[in-house]
Parts: sequence; C-alpha cells; structure tokens
Amino acid sequence: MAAAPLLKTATHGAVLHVALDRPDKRNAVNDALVQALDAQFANLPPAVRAVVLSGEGEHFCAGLDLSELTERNVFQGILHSRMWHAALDRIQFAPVPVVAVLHGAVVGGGLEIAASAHVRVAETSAFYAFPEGQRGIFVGGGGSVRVPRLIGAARVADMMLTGRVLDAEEGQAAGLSTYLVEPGAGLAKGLALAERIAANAPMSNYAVIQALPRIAELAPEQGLFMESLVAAIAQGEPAAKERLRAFLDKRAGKVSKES
Ligand code: 1HE
Repeated sequence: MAAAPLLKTATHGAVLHVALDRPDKRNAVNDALVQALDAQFANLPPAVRAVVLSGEGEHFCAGLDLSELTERNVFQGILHSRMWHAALDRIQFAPVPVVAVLHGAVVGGGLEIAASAHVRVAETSAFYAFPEGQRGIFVGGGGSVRVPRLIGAARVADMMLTGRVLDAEEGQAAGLSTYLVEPGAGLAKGLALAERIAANAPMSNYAVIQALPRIAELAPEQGLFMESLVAAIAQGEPAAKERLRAFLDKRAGKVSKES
C-alpha cells in the first residue's frame, strides 16, 4: 500500500481501496483526516470504477477527534460541521459506488462516514453508537440526515438519548449493514462486491448512486417522471445496448441465486 497521510490507498484492478489510517487513535477523525477524505474522493483516478472504504487496526472509526473540539465557538462549530458535510458529500456523491467495510467501533462520526457509503459490509465485531448525547454535543457529519434514512429517526433518537450500542447483528437487522461476515472476512467480501459493481456499466452505477437517492426523496409523481428520464438516458448508452444484446444472444449470465 502506498502511504498517504492519514489514509492508505491500494489499487486492485478497477477498485480503489481507501483505509482510514490512524489506528493508534482508533481512526478518530481530526480536521486533517476530514480534509484528506475530501481530497481523496474529489480526485478519484478516472480508471477507478468502485471504492472500498475501511479502517486500519481494531476499529473502523471512533468518530470525531474529541481532542480538537474543546475551544470552538458557535460560528467555528457551524463551519466545522459544514466541512464534514462537504467531505461526506464527496463520498455519497462520488462518481462511482463506495462499499464500506465495518468492524469494531463504528461510532459517532464513524457511523456518519459509514452512512455516506452506498453498500455496507459489517464484520460481527462491529458495534454502532452515537455517544454525542453523553458527550454533550450533537451529530454534525450528516448523522441526523443519513442515518434516519437507513434505520428511522426513532432508532437514532434512542441511540442518542440512551447511549444504546447496537451490536453487529442488531445493526444488520436495523439496516445499518446489508452484509454480515465473520471477523477478518470483511475486506475480501467488500473487494469482491466492489469488483462486481465495477463490472457494471458506469452509467447504471452512476444512476443508482446519484439518481436513486434523489428520486426516493421526491413526491411519487415527480419521482416517476424523473425515473423515466434516467431510465431513458441509461438505456441510450452503448454499454446498455451491448449488454442487452449479449443477454439475448445467450452470451451473458442469467439471474441466479448462486451468483
Ligand atoms: C480518541 C477517540 C476520539 C479514541 N477522539 N481520541 N467518539 C466517541 O465518543 C468514542 C470515543 N472512543 C471510545 O469510546 C473508544 O476509544 C473506542 C471504543 C472507540 C475504542 O476503545 P479502545 O479501548 O480500543 O481504545 P482507547 O484506549 O479508548 O483509545 C486509544 C487511543 O485513541 C487513546 O489515546 P491515547 O493517547 O491515550 O493512546 C484515546 O484517547 C484515543 N481515542 N477515540 C480522540 N473519538 C462530525 S460530528 C461527530 C461527533 C462524534 O463523532 S462524537 C463521538 C466521538
């Protein structure tokens, strides 16, 4: 892996693996790490078709670096939160899909980062919490926007008010992850999924990550019209025509439970 400050990256074909690399601090996210994420996702090499995001060491991410929090005034606090929003928007609205691989602590800002990815794989060691309530603060990295859309505002309120910690199975049942694997198996699973995603037509992937979440927020009438436009754009791509022809010519795989 090529060493980069606070992030490690490695290329596996068309998949870029990005790892939070501050294991001594449990990948706690200081301002420099937020900015490194922003820069990384703003500058994905054009050949990258999917990204895997993980954490080095025993935990995915311990959230906001609390040692940087103490002296901020209200205005600085707003700007700080907006900096997180910009960086995590870079992940959610990246040009290619992002698969997060979660293990150990996925807490506070760590859960906010995880929620900005498009697919989440959890190892059974993963646990989820919003300790903001106990720390006297509030989520500031999009946690009140993205996480309720995954598990509902009532569960988020419960986690923030009571300090409830969800284990990996509870997180999976609630919808925080959609794959649950044994400890140590997350990265291989995440890379395998990313490789499958990378083999899709880029326009289809782009529509899923850019159009789908926006359509889902629209009133049905507007959403259905937008869906028609996106469907027509995707189907007009040469890659779509070639893939449909390949299926009709029996050169492409069938849908199968084993695949
Ligand atoms: C940290 C942080 C941190 C660890 N900021 N330094 N997040 C939290 O409230 C979670 C706080 N962290 C923990 O509860 C635990 O560290 C863990 C459960 C994640 C891991 O426990 P453990 O036993 O493996 O590690 P540790 O011994 O607690 O921590 C190792 C070192 O990392 C230690 O520093 P050291 O110099 O004494 O070695 C810790 O101080 C340091 N460390 N977590 C700073 N978070 C956009 S707004 C988002 C708002 C939030 O994210 S609030 C939630 C913050």
